[in-house]
Amino acid sequence: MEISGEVASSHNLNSTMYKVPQKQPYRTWYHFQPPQCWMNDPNAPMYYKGVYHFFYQHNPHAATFGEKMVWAHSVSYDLINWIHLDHAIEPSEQFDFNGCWSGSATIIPGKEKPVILYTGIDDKKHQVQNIAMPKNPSDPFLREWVKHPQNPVMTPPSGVEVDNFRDPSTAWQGKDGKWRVVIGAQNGDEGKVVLYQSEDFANWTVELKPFFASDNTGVCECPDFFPVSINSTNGVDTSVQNQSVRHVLKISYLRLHQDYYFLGKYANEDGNFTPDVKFTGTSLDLRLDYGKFYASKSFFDHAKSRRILWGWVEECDTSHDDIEKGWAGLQCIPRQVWLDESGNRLMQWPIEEIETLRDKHISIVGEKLVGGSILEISGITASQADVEVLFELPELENAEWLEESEVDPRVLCSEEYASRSGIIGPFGLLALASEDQTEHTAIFFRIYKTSNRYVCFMCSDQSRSSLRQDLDKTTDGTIFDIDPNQKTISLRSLIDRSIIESFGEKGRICITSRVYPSLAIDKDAHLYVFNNGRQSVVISELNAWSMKHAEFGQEESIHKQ
Ligand code: DQQ
Repeated sequence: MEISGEVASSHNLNSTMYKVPQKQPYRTWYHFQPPQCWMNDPNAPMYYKGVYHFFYQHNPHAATFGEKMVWAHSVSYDLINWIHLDHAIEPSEQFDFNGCWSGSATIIPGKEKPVILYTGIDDKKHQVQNIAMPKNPSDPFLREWVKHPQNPVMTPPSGVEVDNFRDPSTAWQGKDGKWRVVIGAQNGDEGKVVLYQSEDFANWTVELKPFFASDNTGVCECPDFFPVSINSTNGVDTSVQNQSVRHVLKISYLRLHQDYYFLGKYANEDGNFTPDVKFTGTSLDLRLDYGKFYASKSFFDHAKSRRILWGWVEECDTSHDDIEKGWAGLQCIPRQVWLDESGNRLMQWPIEEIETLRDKHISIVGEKLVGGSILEISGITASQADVEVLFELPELENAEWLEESEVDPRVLCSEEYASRSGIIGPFGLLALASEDQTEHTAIFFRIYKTSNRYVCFMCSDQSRSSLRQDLDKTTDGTIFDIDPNQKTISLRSLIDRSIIESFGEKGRICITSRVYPSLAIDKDAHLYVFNNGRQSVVISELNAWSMKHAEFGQEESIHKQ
């Protein structure tokens, strides 16, 4: 198989291949992207009759956000290889004349029928909520969607701006049989999530008290509300409410373009969600991903009893570049999400199906990295790779001191640049690196002690990711506690030509970066592991694989075979 982006792979999805346009070093091999043009939010992911469905916000006319967004639709048997279908929902009526914006699917139990709730931008440019249903629910591909005669089923309530009322979540059913759904909103500077209830899914009434509110944040977009098991990594259906679950409310703050989540208690009887903590606007707030990741949405995959999260990964190049490339926007590799043992944080890990794309493998075991050393991981395609490394840590008591109150992790990540020497770290990976390393993205850890504990910085620094100047190379990073007895720390990175998704400490911290190297392309891309701390670290085990192309096919070709 060719490594160049000029050649598409062969595949067996019963469909012809999509030919990657010429000279596209940044088009990905295994991350989801549309054949062309603009994509943003993931919409209504679901599993139905043996098929995974993925809808997304799409401008079919250009590689920029559009006036009249549509719902594009793709289907898959494994969440990795995809068939692109015709658009599912397009603007057509007074209630969605100016665009069909984000929304979610709910599978109605008993009827086993999916229903989509989506935001329509109506003829007056007000935001309203609409229902779409499959024309033929026995078609596992759910090719055609019809709009409900009662649309719009929700219009902006009082205390909500008419142009900031959007993104219905998946609905859940209370013990009283009523359906509930949350919608993102804004009133002045206050961000809100409003709750609606319905007995029949068509007639909805708003609760006067907001489900969630945050001062001085601006609009809450794409709320996602779901339960997580306390004692299991398995997911549960969105309607589950009992002693064995906690609840998560995820908010996408437009002003920050970042996804935050709040764990808390949900009691259906009074309709209230009580988050453990408030939004502070500081680095204490929990984010799903500390890099480029927005408007995420989860669903319960009952085929494998897991909750899966999708997130939009936007571009960091210019609009002009996007127009030239002919496309913009990626989706993350779907991630399984669950509650960690402390009950205070979510864990995320790429779905197991991604491992079917692993190809050539190399492994390093028990190799000591003394301070200032760098080791090439050769023998795989460094431009498309999956690499997992477990580092053995030196004694933590030697760690540097950190005055925590004075630190903004993102600033520190950029200042504590990977090539500067520390004590325990920086150590990690240099991905999409040129041979002379003038270009590289450093994903690294550095460990400190504070007055009462040890902490670790995890950073993804793309400041040297490209010789090109016209890119957003903002460094991303965060700080997290580590156990004083901790002996190892793990890092996994999924590298795919212009994206690096990194998972620290088995999925406790995620950082996604977009990078556009000018040298480290195809066969000229290299992968290194490094240690710039004065203390040695040992590669307890490193496994790296070349990654094959995922298969992306067009719907019409299915009929030809
Ligand atoms: N994108 C959609 C909105 C949503 C925003 C429009 C989030 O529904 O609030 O494409 O990226």
